[in-house]
Amino acid sequence: MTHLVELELRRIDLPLVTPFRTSFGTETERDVLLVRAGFDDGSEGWGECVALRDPVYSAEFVDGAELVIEHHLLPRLAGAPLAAADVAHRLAPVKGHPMAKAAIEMAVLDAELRRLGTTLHAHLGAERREVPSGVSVGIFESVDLLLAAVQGYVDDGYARIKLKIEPGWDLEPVRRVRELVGDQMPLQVDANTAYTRTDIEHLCRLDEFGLLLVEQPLPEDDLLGHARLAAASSTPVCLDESIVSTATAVDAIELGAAEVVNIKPGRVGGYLEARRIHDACRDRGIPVWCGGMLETGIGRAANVALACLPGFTLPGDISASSRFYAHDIVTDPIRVVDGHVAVPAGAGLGYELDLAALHAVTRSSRILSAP
Ligand code: OSB
Ligand code: MG
Repeated sequence: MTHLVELELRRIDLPLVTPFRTSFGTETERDVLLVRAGFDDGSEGWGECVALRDPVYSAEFVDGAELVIEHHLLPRLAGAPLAAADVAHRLAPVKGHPMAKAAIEMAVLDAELRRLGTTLHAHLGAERREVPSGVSVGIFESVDLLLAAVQGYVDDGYARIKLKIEPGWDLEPVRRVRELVGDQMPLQVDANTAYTRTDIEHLCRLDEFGLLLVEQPLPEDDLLGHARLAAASSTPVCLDESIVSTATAVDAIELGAAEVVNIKPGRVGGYLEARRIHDACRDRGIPVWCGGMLETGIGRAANVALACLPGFTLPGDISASSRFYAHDIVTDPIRVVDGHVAVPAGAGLGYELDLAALHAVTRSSRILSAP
């Protein structure tokens, strides 16, 4: 078995093609931490940390992730041989920081699968080779601008539209978009925790729009509030921020707080835990879909492989790379064809890096030896 010899921590800046506004803020440029794991047999793999620049989606943020990897996670990986299946266990004594941990596990898994000449898709046991593609649409200055953006995504062939909402930007934009796209288009909303329990009656007014689901309307720790909303509303309640592990997913389902689950590998500590959440939801008849964190081609490729598992019965936030970026850092960026994205065929997570493109967006790179 192979030992980890080094971790490269590389920071890149990828400008977004258009600002992305949610209830927690506006992203104009993606500040991404990439992690490269190098092993003593010369094999290597890359992972992507999905933490945002600021701690506004969850407590993690990219500078903090870099620090915790260097000072708290890397020291726990040295010494013994390292397999991807051991990473979560070795890092478990460190509380929290799932996105930092996931980035490391992803890099180790990529190296391991490339060494074996196999794909993440095969490793996870997925069968489908393509999945329907949904697009997440931000908050706009006006409903007219929103409608123009949505029409563009409909023209691009997306199979599902998700609208970001917040208090003051909900019933009217949703009504107008529903009128624009017609009753048949799958449509859902995401509030990123912007409401409170006192808004339950108001949120029930979304029922008339025939939405697939309402995602994370209440704060992440308010499972009871979500259960109350789920009981009051005909729109299925989906949790994103609240679901940080298989245990929280199972509890939220048991409480009636999650009728649908958004699975984001970074939020739950990695693709292996994401797989277990998929299995637990499937056993309980709860549909899941793959969320997104504005990933580069590295994370996007891995997300497609994950979403090919059979329990992912709803379209994910796995849009074309070009929905967010003009120049991705992989040679064959994910594209949407007839509303679907295809799983990349390559070994490991599936992508190949475009080294010139990566170089062009690199702000800093540090190579840390495994102690
Ligand atoms: O809540 O799903 C979310 C992006 C950043 C942080 C949180 C979320 C999102 C998105 C975009 O909705 C999903 C994507 O990558 O397409
Ligand atoms: Mg969300």
